[in-house]
Amino acid sequence: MGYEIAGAWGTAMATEGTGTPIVLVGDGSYMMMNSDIYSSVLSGHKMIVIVCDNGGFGVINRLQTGMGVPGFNNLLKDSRVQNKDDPLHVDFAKHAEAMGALARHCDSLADLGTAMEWAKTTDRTTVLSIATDAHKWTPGGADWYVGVPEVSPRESVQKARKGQEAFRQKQRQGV
Ligand SMILES: Cc1ncc(C[n+]2csc(CCOP(=O)(O)OP(=O)(O)O)c2C)c(N)n1
Ligand SMILES: [Mg+2]
Repeated sequence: MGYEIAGAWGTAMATEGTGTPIVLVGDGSYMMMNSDIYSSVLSGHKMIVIVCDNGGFGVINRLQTGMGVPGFNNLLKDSRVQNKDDPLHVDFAKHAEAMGALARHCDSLADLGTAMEWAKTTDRTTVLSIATDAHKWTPGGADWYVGVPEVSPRESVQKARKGQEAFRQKQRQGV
């Protein structure tokens, strides 16, 4: 997390003249480290950045709630200054433009496709943002090895613990 944009800037330097790195980054990761958008504009190393804005740390929210506890502070809508109707979303297109990049917010997947065609023709780093769903994902079938309490008064936690123990029976150690 936080390496995507910096990593792509390095890739753009290493592959200069042979291609344009495409970065797929979450809104949380973008917030962690985005300043190399500016570096890439200054150095003339173009990249295309797609920001998937699902309103917070979607994967961590899922991980937390999957362990039988309520989500805590992962999604913007659950932040301390609560405004569920209008969470404090960052305007990523404007943010990127402020660093000299070209940018567009996309309203749909079709719009993203059109914007990608445009992004390929631009003369500098171009950032596209799109809203995504924090509660939908493609299961990978792997266990993120976090601990679930063995003892808890919460039934949901006890259930999550049992589920994890069962899942770990399938672990192929040393493979
Ligand atoms: C440096 C660092 N800090 C924290 C984490 C833990 N972590 C993994 S994914 C994640 C949230 C990612 O949020 P976002 O980029 O918005 O992606 P989403 O899960 O919403 O798709 C966090 C905090 C990490 N992997 N690396
Ligand atoms: Mg996110």
